[in-house]
Parts: sequence; structure tokens; C-alpha cells
Amino acid sequence: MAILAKQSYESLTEDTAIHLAKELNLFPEHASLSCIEIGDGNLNYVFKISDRITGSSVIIKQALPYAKVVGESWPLTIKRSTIEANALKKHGEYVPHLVPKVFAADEHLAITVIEDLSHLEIARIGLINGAEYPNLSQDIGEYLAKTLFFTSDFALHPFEKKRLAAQFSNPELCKITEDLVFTDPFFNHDSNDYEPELAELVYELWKNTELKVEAAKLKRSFVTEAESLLHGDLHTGSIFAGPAETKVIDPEFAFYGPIGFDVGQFIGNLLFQSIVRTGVKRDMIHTHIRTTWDVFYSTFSELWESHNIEPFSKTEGVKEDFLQKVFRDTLGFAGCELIRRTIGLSHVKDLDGIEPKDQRILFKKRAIELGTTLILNRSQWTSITDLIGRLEEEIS
Ligand code: SR1
Ligand code: MG
Repeated sequence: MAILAKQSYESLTEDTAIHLAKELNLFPEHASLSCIEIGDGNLNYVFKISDRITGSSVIIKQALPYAKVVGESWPLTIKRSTIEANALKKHGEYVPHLVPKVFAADEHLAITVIEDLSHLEIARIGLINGAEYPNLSQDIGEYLAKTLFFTSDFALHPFEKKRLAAQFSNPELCKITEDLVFTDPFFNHDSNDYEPELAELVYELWKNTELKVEAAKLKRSFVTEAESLLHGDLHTGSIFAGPAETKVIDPEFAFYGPIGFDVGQFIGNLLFQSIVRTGVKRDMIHTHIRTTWDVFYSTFSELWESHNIEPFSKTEGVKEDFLQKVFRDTLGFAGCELIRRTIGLSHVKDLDGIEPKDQRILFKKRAIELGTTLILNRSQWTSITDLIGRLEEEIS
């Protein structure tokens, strides 16, 4: 929705962001405002505006008309800002405690004004530094189950479900995922990015027809299965976490897609930490993986029993069959995430931050191998214990 007099896009600066905060009446009239740009993501500006008098602050996030990670040569729709604001609001109907509050949004300026969460830290950074986040997997399991159940055909009238699917049509951002997650890493494509020491393994991957057949199936599923309103980019960099609080941010890739994509991206990103850790610190990650799946499964099952409007939902075996399909998808999508973040465009600090180089290469080889195993074995493994068992085998 447009809320400002100005009807055309211009990229904000720290000064104009302060003017905007005043125009939007985000602070009391006599506030003494300061602003810094704190964005370190791939795509957007993030301005933190603070009142020096009261200490209160808000975030103005602005989509740039290009991908910051690459530069102006990669144009990118600013409509993603409206998708993001609407997804935060929609998901916030079901899990208000797990997403930031949205104070305002403007489609022309491509801004979303949200609560400042800087008392929390980005979960990826915290996990790399050894933070435990005791509630993280419980919270994300609940976030996944509730957002994905309540936006699906199991909970919505078919007209409302299809209205939402149309509202959240997000072709440009989906194309990024189709290319960067599902296509480019499986071919010799310019966008790929890997160390020469990985070349042999990467060439083997490109020649692995069995793997490519399975990757093609996963891509097809991503492109065609409009099951629920996904976050669409649920890696650990899209989550703010603290000792007792979790908030999911950045749903600019939101669209109607397969449920297992969100679950798999989160678990896939935890797997990077499984790869780089040892001993009890590694066990802790495995506990997070198990808890995520268990809480997702039990919460989704309870919602199925209590709120499912689909007549087939009471037929014996339908729920179990559906959740088994979600589990299979979860493993496959997690496998794709492991491979793309290791050899494709847009890496993760969990691996790239490892020194010395020999160690980093070893972990990256494990990530490629584990990703391959997940994609290939996703139909044989039927429980989260099968996945944890495979992870534990690796070091025994
Ligand atoms: C050009 S965007 C690269 C990646 O950043 C986002 O967070 C998504 O994961 C995307 O694939
Ligand atoms: Mg993001």
C-alpha cells in the first residue's frame, strides 16, 4: 500500500530515512533522531533510526532495484518489498510472537518499517560463535507448522487459498531460487563459485545423472507445488535469535510452494553447523535438527486433527502419507541447500569462515557429499532418526 505523498522510487540515504521517519510519525514530534545503515545482506538497505532522547528505535528496510550482492548489472523487482511486508503480516496472524511487528509499508518507495530487533543477533552468526539458543528449534518448528498449515488448503477455503497464491505470485525472486538453488550448481554455470581443490568433486557431481534426475524432480516440485505460503528463504541468516526469543525476518522470497522447502532450508543450514562442529557442540545441533522436525510434525498433526477442513483428512493414512511426503521433500531440499551454498553463488560464513584452508576444503567436501546423500536417499529414510544416524556414522 502507498502511504506517502511521494509516488516514485528513490533510494534512501541516512538523512532521507530520518525525514521519512518524521513524515511517517514514527517518533514523537520533538525526538532527536539519528540513523545508520546496517544492512549486510545480499539485496536491501536496512536503516536503523533511533531517538537519542528515549532510546527507542525502528528499522526501515528498503529494497534496491538490483541485487546488492552482484551490483546494478543484476536488476531486481522492488515489488519484493510489498511481498515481504504482506508475508510478515500474514504469517504474523498465526505466529505473532515469532515475526517482527510491521508498523508501515510503502510500495512506491519499496520500504517496510518494522520493530528494531537489535537486542537479538542473526542466528547464523550466533551459532558460528557457539550460541546455544535453547528455544530456537522449538520456535522454528512451531513457526513452520503454523504458517504452513494455516495458509494451506487444509485450513483455507479454496477461493481464499487461490486468492493468496495469486497475491503472493513472486516470479522474479522464485527465478533466483530456481537458478541458484536448483539449476546452476548442477551444471558448469558462470554463477558457480568454488575453490580449485573442489573441482574434481564438482565435475563428478555434474556427471552424476542419477543425482541430476533427482535434483530435476525437486526443482519441478518447487516450481509446481503450491502447497502453502512459504517464507521462501528460511536460512539461519533470516532468523534473529536470543536466549529466549526467536524472530523470523526477510520473507521477500515468499510464494506458494512446497512445505518441505522451508523446513529443508532451515535444517540444511543447521547441517552446516553439524559439519563444522565436534563432540557435544555437534550433538546440540543434532538436537536442534530433531526438535525442529518433531515440533513441526506434532504441531502440524495437532492442527490437522483440530482444524483440517479437507474431507479426506479423516481418512486413515492420509495425514501420515502427506507428512511422509513433506519429510522426503525436506531432506531433498536440505541437500540442495548444502550443495548450492558450497559451490554456487551466495555462500555461507559457516563454511567460508573456516581456517585453515585445508580444514575448510574438507568441510566443503563433506557438505557436497552430505547434500548428494540427502537428495539420493530421501525416499529411503523415513524418520529424522535416519538422518541423525547418518550424521553420527560420519565420525564414529
Ligand atoms: C542474489 S540473491 C542470493 C541469495 O540471497 C538470498 O538470501 C537468497 O538465499 C538468494 O538465493
Ligand atoms: Mg534475505
